[in-house]
Amino acid sequence: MAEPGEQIAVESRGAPVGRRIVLGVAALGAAGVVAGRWLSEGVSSVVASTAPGLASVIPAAGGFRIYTVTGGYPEFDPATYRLTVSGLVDRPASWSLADIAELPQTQMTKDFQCVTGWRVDDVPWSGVLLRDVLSACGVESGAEALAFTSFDGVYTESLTLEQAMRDDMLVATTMYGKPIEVKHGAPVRLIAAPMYAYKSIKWMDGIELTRTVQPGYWEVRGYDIDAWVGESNGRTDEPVV
Ligand SMILES: Nc1nc2c(c(=O)[nH]1)N[C@H]1C(S)=C(S)[C@@H](COP(=O)(O)O)O[C@H]1N2
Ligand SMILES: [Mo]
Repeated sequence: MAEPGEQIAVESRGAPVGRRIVLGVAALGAAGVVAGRWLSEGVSSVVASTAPGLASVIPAAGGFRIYTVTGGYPEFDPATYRLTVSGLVDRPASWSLADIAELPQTQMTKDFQCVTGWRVDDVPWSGVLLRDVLSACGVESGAEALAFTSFDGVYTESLTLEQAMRDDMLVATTMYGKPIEVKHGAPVRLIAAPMYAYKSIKWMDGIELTRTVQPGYWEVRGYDIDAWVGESNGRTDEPVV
């Protein structure tokens, strides 16, 4: 079984990803200082991550490992990015980054733990609580789960509605007080703080309210759907604080 620490080697789609991202930067041109910083970092890291013979996971500052099952980082334009909320909701949404900034903002500092064993203590995140997203859209009766998509086109995740209503489930837009970097899932990623980090989908662009749980990318590959730190996947880590 593939490990959530081996995605690049196992799941890489090869060279076209890097080329597509480079072209994306050129096409965006003067899209702005912020976009430029996000995208240029993506390019250098993608080149490194697809070099032959390199370790499958890229160590990053602060103890993080950078994972991407596609072998690259997906491009986005902050001017056209949208987060959609669909399915069993009263008010479907398609929010720009400015719209997301208008929603109630929450900060939390939580340990970040991968199921392969690495952990980064005390990471400060901010964004919108998943339950505030849900109250903004109105959950219809019959909805029991959330299905998340990424604009990398491949990665997916899931939570039950009950899990999503916790106060430590965040639609994150900042990390360490700055916009989330491309490699960490810009512009919006999920932080499912009490669960192993494979639940925390990067480059998130969709939340669908569903009747039943749709197992996510790693879950159809054998990992636990309910990924509580220390109580799943046969691991005994301390719960996150
Ligand atoms: N879209 C997407 N999200 C993802 C992943 C991925 O490969 N693609 N990997 C997951 C795993 S296994 C982990 S441990 C964390 C790693 O987050 P980081 O790359 O910011 O360190 O992202 C999670 N979210
Ligand atoms: Mo992971």
